[in-house]
Amino acid sequence: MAILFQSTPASVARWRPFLTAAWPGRDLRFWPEIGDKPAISYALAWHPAPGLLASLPNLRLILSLGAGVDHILRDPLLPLGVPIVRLVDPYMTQAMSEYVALQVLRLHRQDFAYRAQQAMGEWRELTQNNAAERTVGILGFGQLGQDAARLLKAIGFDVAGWSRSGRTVPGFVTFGGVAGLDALLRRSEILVSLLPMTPETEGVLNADLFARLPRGAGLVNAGRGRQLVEVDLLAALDSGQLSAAVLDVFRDEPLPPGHLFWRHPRIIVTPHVAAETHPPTASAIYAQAIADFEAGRPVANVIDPQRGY
Ligand code: NDP
Ligand code: OXD
Repeated sequence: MAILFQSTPASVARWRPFLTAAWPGRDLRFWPEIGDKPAISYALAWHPAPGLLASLPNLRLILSLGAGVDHILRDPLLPLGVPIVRLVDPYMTQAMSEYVALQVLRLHRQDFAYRAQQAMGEWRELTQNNAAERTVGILGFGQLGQDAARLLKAIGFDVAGWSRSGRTVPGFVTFGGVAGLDALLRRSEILVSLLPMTPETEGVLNADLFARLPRGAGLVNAGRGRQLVEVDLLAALDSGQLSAAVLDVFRDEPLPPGHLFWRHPRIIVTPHVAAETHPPTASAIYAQAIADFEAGRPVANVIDPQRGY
């Protein structure tokens, strides 16, 4: 009943002490030294090479080293029927909410414009409203979207959320599905995307969506890079339909040198750090998941592979 940890060498070094403490005396295997494959029952994985998980004949549970599971589901050889658990960690949720609050405040308080004025040595006041007069829409109203919404609401923003199901969330206006998207967009001066990567969300941040936002809207994308049509973003910034964008995730990561986003005056790039997996807290969550599985108790946060998240 060995546990495999598969990630980059740097992550292996960072995680090893926490995993060893979470499972004292357990047979832990750290990629790439995985030993005899039939002994491995559990795999903690991040971007596993296609076929790796299928090569473990007695695998019983796959645990994502992140909230997203797209890096696992993309494997065409993924063993069917092995449950996949995504990471839900309050530490990470708080990190994402901090990131979203920072970037929404940056857009709301016209930070891009003031940076540009500073570069020109220009002292000029811009008209500024309070947060209560600013509408924020959140695409993806799950664990992360709802927590970010609560923090934004506490600051004073007028926040609404969009999900696949249109789930009701007390204290918020919510919209659901393709039919509800238009209403959410029309009321969103700042749009935050925290969507999981699925076939349905690929390219969702595109010219048609931008055109339905109020003119001059701001965008924050911390979901996944392939949800954004990059040329459409550049065109929307050029035309003034969007005023600025903050991007944490990209089609190609690391963002290639020379990419236009690096030097765009109205784009802020952060290197996929909005909410990083936190080994001390996450190790305890994985230990609980495996303990529940072995005791025959329900395991929390098992994803639906058909839905893709
Ligand atoms: P959840 O599963 O809790 O929430 C996902 C939300 O997206 C749900 O509200 C769901 O709807 C909605 N959704 C899914 N598909 C669609 C669709 N086609 N149309 C409309 N809504 C849809 O996930 P989390 O909040 O925990 O995480 C979201 C994503 O954030 C992750 O998958 C990952 O990609 C990204 N992330 C990025 C990080 C970073 O550092 N940049 C860190 C962590 C996560 P419903 O409620 O109806 O199910
Ligand atoms: C995640 C991420 O999915 O860091 O957790 O992107």
